[in-house]
Amino acid sequence: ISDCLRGRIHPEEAWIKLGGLRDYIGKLANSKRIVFVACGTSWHAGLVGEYLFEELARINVEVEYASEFRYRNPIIREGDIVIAISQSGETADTLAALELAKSKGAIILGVCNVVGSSIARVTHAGVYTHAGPEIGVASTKAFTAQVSVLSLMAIATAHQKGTITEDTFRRLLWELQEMPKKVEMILQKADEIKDISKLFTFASNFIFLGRGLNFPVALEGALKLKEISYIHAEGYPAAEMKHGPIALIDEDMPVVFIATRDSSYEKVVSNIQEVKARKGRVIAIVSAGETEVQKMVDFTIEIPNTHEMLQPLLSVIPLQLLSYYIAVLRGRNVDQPRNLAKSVTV
Ligand code: F1P
Repeated sequence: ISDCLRGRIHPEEAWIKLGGLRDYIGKLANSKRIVFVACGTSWHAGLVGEYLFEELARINVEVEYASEFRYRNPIIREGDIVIAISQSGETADTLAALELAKSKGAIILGVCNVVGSSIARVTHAGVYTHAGPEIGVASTKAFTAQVSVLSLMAIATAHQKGTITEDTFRRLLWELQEMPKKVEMILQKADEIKDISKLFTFASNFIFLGRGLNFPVALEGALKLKEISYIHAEGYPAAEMKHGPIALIDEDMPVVFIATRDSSYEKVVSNIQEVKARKGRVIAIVSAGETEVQKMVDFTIEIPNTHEMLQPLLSVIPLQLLSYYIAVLRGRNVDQPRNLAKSVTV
């Protein structure tokens, strides 16, 4: 759990956690467009940022794969803010995207973990996630830290802009404050998740489905499984299932749903029914106290309730644990997966 979620956060001191970005909240609040550039897990954190900034601060957001940015002759307008997200701060494509955006006149900001890294040095301002060193190659706590920083940034910007009520503002900060405790509650379910993993160790394909803020979490769940267990996995918005992936579903295809009690819950439940009607085996991440989904699926993993906008901070954790246990059971080296580099610098 990152430092930015540790301890009590009072509204008055919350922005201290935003380090060098504190002076840029006004610029963020006045911006017409925010563009996130990142790769891999950090790109998924950027997608969460898109939902947060659009919903809370009503600012138009784009999320670009840094590796494609320069091949599109990207349009950067005056006042655009380009934000790089990177655990290592050294990813070559993210650095190149930032430099291109800077040359076109954008304000460039960074959310990096490694202090003094190349990306941190080229940005106008930034915040360090202070997640500590990632021992393994695949990002896990870096994702949690990035999403927590992006949540604080979006809440601060929305508060400054007046797009959220004082009540919502205080509720969101209070929920952030509660987060370490809730994360611990999920970690205590490790044995339960391990037992489920045992039944899926030898699956050859997985699908992860979620809606809203849980869609990027579905992508991240699939990426973690690919990275450390070498199982082919796809993440999709749950509603996209009908546009192709549904053809893959049978009794050999585990489907992981993120079905927490939020505004898209009913729709997700109907997607689960569609999968069960095709004999798919379903693991569902559900909110504490859930009984409806439990009756429909093969396995449920309960996570504590929180504000819908902060759900990814919790819903990603059981997926990381699921990947971890499946990889270990398959005898993979989870810290040093084959072919992966900690920083992709070329
Ligand atoms: C991006 C990234 C990681 C991934 C792997 C390769 O790195 O794609 O998300 O787990 O380590 O690099 P970064 O820019 O966040 O350091």
